[in-house]
Amino acid sequence: MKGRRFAYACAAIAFAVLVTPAAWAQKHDSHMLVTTPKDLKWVDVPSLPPGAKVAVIEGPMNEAVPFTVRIRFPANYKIPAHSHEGTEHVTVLSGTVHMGTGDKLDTKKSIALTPGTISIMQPKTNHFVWTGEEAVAQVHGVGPWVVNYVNPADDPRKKK
Ligand SMILES: [Cu+2]
Repeated sequence: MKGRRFAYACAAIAFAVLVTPAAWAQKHDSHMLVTTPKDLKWVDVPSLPPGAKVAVIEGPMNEAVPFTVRIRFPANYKIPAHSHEGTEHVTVLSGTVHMGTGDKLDTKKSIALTPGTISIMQPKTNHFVWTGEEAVAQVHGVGPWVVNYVNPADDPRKKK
């Protein structure tokens, strides 16, 4: 019993050592995680066309845990038709994000999401995104998060 408890303690310490550099940028106790805009670390998003940046607030997205991220889209940006295995919740924070459902990106078949608007996209629903101006959206859901492009040739991970 003691051995097992020790093993748990070691695992906890190893975990803490692995995850703390990012986690300590945020303020937290065991029940509350507070992230201010200056805590956000913006990085490239391999699964999206070049130009978008993501900041992970809660995650990681590739594990079976709840995640919350911010995504910054540049002006005149397009994400071709794709779907996800889970429910996608998109809350627009700034700018306008245009979203539509369908197998092909069609700027005439989208809805303009302005700041404060939230879109909830059901799993395996083909949809697309485009912007005219720079925009920031917060996306939350439950991982592991995957992006499945309708046309595999649109997948930026396959273009490298
Ligand atoms: Cu999506």
